[in-house]
Amino acid sequence: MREKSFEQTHNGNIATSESVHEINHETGQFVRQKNRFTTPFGDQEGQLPVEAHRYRLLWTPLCPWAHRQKIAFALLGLDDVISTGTAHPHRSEKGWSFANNPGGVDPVLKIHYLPEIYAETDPNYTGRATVPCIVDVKTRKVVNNDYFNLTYYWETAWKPFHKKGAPDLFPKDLREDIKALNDVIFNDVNNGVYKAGFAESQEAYEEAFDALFARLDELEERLSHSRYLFGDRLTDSDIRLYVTLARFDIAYYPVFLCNQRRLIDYPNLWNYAKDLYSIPAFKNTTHFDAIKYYHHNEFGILPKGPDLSLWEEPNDRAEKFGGK
Ligand SMILES: N[C@@H](CCC(=O)N[C@@H](CS)C(=O)NCC(=O)O)C(=O)O
Repeated sequence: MREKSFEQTHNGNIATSESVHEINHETGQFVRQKNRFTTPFGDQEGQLPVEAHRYRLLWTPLCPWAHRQKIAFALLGLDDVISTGTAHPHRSEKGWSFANNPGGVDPVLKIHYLPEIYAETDPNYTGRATVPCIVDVKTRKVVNNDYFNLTYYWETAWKPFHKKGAPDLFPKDLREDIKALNDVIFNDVNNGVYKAGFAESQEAYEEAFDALFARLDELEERLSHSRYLFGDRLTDSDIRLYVTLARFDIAYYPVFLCNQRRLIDYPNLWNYAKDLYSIPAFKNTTHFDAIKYYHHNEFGILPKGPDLSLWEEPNDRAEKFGGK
């Protein structure tokens, strides 16, 4: 496996948070690294105990995989029991840094750079030090960086700590359907934009591009029938689709060459995205400035567009499908 930086591959823009990535050299396809810390939360032997004030989520608002966790925390009320450390939206050469915090360190873990806590956990760790990651503050160990499954744990194992009136984002009767849709959303949309943006062959890029836009067309159709992906129930799948939509016109369209259509060109997807953005858990965790900041060019020039005030404009979802 060769590691190569995006900056070397594409001139100009510092295009992504995942600037060191994996490529299949036969096909030029991007292949995401496997997560190293995957122990689930739960009350079974060998699982991570569900305990208030013991864990810390490390994230940066730029990252879609980390953003999911913060939306789930806000919807479920878990910010009260799991603390958060926020890294600077620019990934430095030494990895994610806490330069944006007083003294340049995470106030709880006192680390300057994310790789420090991975190295402390396992001196032999050779993978990328990624966000989101969950640190057990008591032992100072990274205990989970399984970005794909984390929201499932917040929604199930962490139920005893949900706030009153929290939505059931992973309802029992829909679990299999949600998981199936999440796989599709992951392959074609969430990771699809990366597969297009990181491809090192025309074929790999076009394959990812075609799958992405075919899937967006399908989701556009699906959302013409219901307010959310599963009828009038907000679920885990909506969080997953939202984080990619929120970055689409700023980042994936121009930088990852996902440019068949912009989000705002899809009536249903766009109104759906604005509808979700009107919910404080989505809005307060969506830091467009950080997403934009990351996409400055080599001279530090920030893109002026797109016009983000459009996100504040009314949407037609309640009128079309009922509800508040
Ligand atoms: N853990 C997953 C997904 C999480 C992820 O890629 N996070 C990015 C930010 S969006 C990251 O932390 N990258 C750090 C790096 O590439 O050094 C992976 O490694 O593919």
